[in-house]
Amino acid sequence: TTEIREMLQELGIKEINPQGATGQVWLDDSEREVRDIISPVDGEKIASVKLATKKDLNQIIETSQEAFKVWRKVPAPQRGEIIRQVGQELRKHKEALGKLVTYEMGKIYQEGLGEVQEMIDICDFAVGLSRQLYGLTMHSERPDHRMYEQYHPLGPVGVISAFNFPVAVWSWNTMLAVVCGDVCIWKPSEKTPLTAIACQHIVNKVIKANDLPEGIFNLVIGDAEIGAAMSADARLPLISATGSTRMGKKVGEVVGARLGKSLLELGGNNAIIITEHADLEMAIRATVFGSVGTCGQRCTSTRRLIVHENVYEEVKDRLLKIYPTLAIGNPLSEGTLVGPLIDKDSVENFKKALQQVQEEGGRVLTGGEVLEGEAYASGNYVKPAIAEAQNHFDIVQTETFAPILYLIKYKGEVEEALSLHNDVKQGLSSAIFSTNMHETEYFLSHAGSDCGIANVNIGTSGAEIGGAFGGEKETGGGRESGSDAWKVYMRRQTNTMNYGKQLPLAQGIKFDI
Ligand code: UN1
Repeated sequence: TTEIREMLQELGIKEINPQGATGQVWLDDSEREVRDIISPVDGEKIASVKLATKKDLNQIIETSQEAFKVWRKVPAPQRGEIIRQVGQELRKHKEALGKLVTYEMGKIYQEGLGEVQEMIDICDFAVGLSRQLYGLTMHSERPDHRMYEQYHPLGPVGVISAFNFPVAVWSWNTMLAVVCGDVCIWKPSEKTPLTAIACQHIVNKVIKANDLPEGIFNLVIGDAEIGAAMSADARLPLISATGSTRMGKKVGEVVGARLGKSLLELGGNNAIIITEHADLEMAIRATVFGSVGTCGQRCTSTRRLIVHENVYEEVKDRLLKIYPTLAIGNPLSEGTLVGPLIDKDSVENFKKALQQVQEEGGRVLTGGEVLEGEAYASGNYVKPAIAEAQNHFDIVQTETFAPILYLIKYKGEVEEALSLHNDVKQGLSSAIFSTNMHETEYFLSHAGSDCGIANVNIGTSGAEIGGAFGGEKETGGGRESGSDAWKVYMRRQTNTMNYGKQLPLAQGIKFDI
């Protein structure tokens, strides 16, 4: 705990009870609902936070609107310079922030560091982007005319993020949006507000050093009610939401009803296909990282393993040798590979899913126990499970945010594997392990994987920030992070300029008056 306290201090967190911030100014009021934050690592209370009210949210939005008027006028490369400084601050605090991510969320320290690295990387990406917010020019059909498009900032953007990537997903959205000239209001998961408070301190330092106004980076700590209020608020032209499909459908509906824009990054039901031409060594490593990494709590976690009958028994045997040897325990300790689940509800969902797969006719081959004893005092530690199942089982069709891998056998050609693969409602990430070109190219073709991410000889999780991240179908269709995902944070304007002395109409229309 001394170490945790030191870390909180390093991150600027002295008093931990604000319900949000409009930049430097921390909202505080004693009459707020207080929520205790319990670490999944040891079950200890780390802190209490207060939950924001709708009045607080209103104040934050008003401040952000004022900040937007200033910020949108700052030239984009100068906005990039601010993000460069944020990236530098993140580098300085990488270890402390990584540890806090681990302690608050439960992912192993290596992954906590990895998450902060994603933030640093997206800052670098955003700095470069700040000089590349390109629009196209096009030739007009009319003489002495010129056409082009420009991208303008949108306004205050609402960012709703989930517990499993408590800081990286914020940074993918916010660093891009801020470079695009928007201001951001961040509602982190109420399960992981401390890492958010730490990030707010980090950006505040940069904002202060550069004499910038309140309201560019804002934080609001609240529950689903605040998320709903953000979705309904027409002053927020874009809501970017990451989380469950259930949450995303609500956000999408409410934002859609006011014809706002939403960027949804929701549940996945990601599969790896292992064909008879796979390098099994690679396939097994990728499968284990994908299914037990982050204790199965990535939206990109591997949930289904679709294996050709000729290699099915071998794959199964290899996995069954590895699973019982996995180091499960304190995620801050070196050597641990699997940390705890986020909370008791997750443990319940894990148990229920394993119960259900058996009721539907599946078979649990390994794992499924909840660990007991002093080392597992939080009660959130489970043994990752493998179950033989059929793709059409209701439970296999459902995203359970826990380390359960469903083994599914296929016969025949890769087409068979793909039809099982695509036969789920979600469409986030996918992978094939094969050294056969016909199979891998089929997988990547229009008839292949229907997911937003499709990998060859790489697992389903651990995408790089440089690509656009997101998926199709019930995953929500949004794209965040790299490539041209920035465009959603801006409004596109088509400009046509007439430098001639006539007024010709488009489409050759004659309209003589
Ligand atoms: C998420 O789980 O919401 O591709 C994001 C990955 C990470 C991001 C996951 N880079 O696994």
